[in-house]
Amino acid sequence: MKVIRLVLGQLILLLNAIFSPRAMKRSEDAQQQVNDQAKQLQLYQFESCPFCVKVRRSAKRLNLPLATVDAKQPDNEQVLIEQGGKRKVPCLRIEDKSGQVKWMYESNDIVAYLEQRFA
Ligand SMILES: N[C@@H](CCC(=O)N[C@@H](CS)C(=O)NCC(=O)O)C(=O)O
Repeated sequence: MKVIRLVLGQLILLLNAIFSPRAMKRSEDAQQQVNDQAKQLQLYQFESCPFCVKVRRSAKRLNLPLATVDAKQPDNEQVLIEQGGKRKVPCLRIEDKSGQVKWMYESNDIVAYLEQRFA
């Protein structure tokens, strides 16, 4: 089972690399604003998790430099569980201008949020 999961994970990464989405283009100013806003976002993820790949593809399409955090690293995993509420990925950590932090689970919700904010 572990081997099958490993092979499938690698296959997903390969297909993702081959069929990489095209990044949208913006004016320099608009892209700079997106880059600045992206600094308040972090995607807690596993590299080959299909749901995480889906979110990363959405970020790529939106030309959003989304920082990723490896939730398999014990320190990161602990932060995710303690602050996010559960060990599940993908999870988007969203910090607003006042420093308030929100943790968003579910790939569909995260993609919808990114689309609504950056498309
Ligand atoms: N419905 C969720 C499914 C997410 C999911 O099942 N993630 C798996 C990894 S692919 C997970 O975090 N499992 C918990 C674990 O491995 O501890 C979504 O679309 O985000």
